[in-house]
Amino acid sequence: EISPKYKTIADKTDTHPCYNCGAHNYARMHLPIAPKCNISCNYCVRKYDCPNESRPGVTTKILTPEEACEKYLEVKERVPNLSVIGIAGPGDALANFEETKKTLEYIRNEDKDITFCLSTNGLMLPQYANELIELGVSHVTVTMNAVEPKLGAKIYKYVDYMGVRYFGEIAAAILMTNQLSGIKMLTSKGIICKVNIVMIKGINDNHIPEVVNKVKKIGATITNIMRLIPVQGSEFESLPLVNNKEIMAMRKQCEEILPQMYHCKQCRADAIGTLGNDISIEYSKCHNSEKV
Ligand code: CLF
Ligand code: SF4
Repeated sequence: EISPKYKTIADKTDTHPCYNCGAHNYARMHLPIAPKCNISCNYCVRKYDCPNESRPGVTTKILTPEEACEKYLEVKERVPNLSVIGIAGPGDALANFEETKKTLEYIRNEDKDITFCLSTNGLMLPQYANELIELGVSHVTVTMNAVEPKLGAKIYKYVDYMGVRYFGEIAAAILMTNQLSGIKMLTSKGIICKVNIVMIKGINDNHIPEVVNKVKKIGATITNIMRLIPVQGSEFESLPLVNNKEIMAMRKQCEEILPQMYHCKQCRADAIGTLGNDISIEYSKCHNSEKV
C-alpha cells in the first residue's frame, strides 16, 4: 500500500521522462548491475548492452549493488531533477534478480519516493512480478517482438528456462507465454507496462500491429517501436535497415491501437540525465572509472 505521504503511481508517471514526453525535464539514471541474460536474441552480441532497451556499441562497466547505490547517492547530489532509477541491463534485469533486488532495496532505504523502472525480456516475469511490486517497482518495460512462435523462432536463438535450453518454436512459445502472463500479472495490480518492439525488416515488420493489439488487451499502456541497430557479429548484422519513414509510418498506424512512444533515445545501460542530455560518459570520465 502506498501511503498518501508518497507519490502515487500516477504522480510517478507524470514525472517519468519515457512514459510522458511532457516530463522531458526530469532525469533518469540506469544502474548497470545486470550482466547475464537468459535468452539469445539474433540481434544481440553479449559484449554490448542489451539492444532491447539499450543502445549497443559501448560496453558498460558492471556495478555491484553496493557500488550502484553509492553512485546513485553521488548522482542524486548533482542531478536535482532525478526522478527515475532504471535497471536496463546490460543483460536482463530478471536474469540477475538477486542483484536487481539488492540494488532496489538499498536505494529504497535512501529514498522512499523515487520511481523504480525496469526493463526485461519478460521470461522470468511470472516468477518475479509479485516481488517486483513489493520492491516498489511501478513501471516495467517488456521487449516483445512477436506473438507467433513461428516468427519468434526467427528472432530468438534459444531460451534458458528452469535449467533447460529450448530452441526454435518451443523456445519462442515459452518466452511469449511468460511475457504475456507476466504483463497481465503486473497490469492487473496497477503497474504501468510499456512494450518495446524491435522492428526487424522482413521478419516482424508486418506483424507489429498484431503485437500491439495483443498487449493492449492485457493492459499495456504504451508501445515503443524501435529501430533495429545491427550489431557487428550478430546473426542479423547484415539485415537491411528500417528507415525513419518506415518506423514513423508503423508508429502512426499503431497509434490507432495504443499510444506510441516517439522520443526513445535507445539509451545505454548506464545512461544518466534527461533523455536529451546523457551525462553518463562525462560522469564516468570525471570519476575516473574505466570505460571501454
Ligand atoms: Fe530506463 Fe527504459 Fe525505464 Fe526509461 S529508458 S528502463 S523506460 S527509465 Fe526510455 Fe531510454 Fe527509450 Fe528506454 S528513452 S531506451 S524507453
Ligand atoms: Fe541480448 Fe537483451 Fe536479447 Fe538478452 S534480452 S539476448 S541481452 S538483446
